[in-house]
Amino acid sequence: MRLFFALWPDESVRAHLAEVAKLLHNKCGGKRTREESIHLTLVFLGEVEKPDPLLEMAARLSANAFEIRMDRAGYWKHNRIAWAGVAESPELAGLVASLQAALKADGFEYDERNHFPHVTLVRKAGEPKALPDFDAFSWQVSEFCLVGATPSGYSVIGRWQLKNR
Ligand code: 2AM
Repeated sequence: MRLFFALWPDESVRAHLAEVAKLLHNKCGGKRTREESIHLTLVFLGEVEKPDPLLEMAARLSANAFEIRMDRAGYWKHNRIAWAGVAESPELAGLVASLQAALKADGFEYDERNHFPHVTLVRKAGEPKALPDFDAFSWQVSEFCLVGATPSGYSVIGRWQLKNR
């Protein structure tokens, strides 16, 4: 199964992101991400046969809860993705770096390309003349997840709480 670590939004953040998806879809056409599939990838692992060691690794990770701000929309021509992006967040970058360091220490492979935090909202999107504006909103990040991509959609297979300071 293809696995990745991700932030999974709560209902309110999901509703905000679904609104941004509609705005982007109006400008770009294409295929909106299903509402229940909306997420922000932290680290993409690829095909993994047995997730158990990853579950153990993630359970050992200790990080604080934080807040991110979704404040920008973007479009990538090379893969025709329209997305919502995050205001610079050292805490988010820190969580990604901690996960990568723990994966590396345990010998797991992952996609090492630079992490650019984004939420894919439209695929097969046409290049928009202008990107939509939307009211920025906050996302309280209190947990991270391990997610599997199955033919019928995404399935959260592990969930770990971040510490409240
Ligand atoms: P994307 O939405 O920008 O395509 C599941 O595929 C999730 O992992 C998606 O959020 C996808 O990002 C992300 N991802 C990151 N690196 C990937 C890769 N090398 N192959 C496939 N998906 C990747």
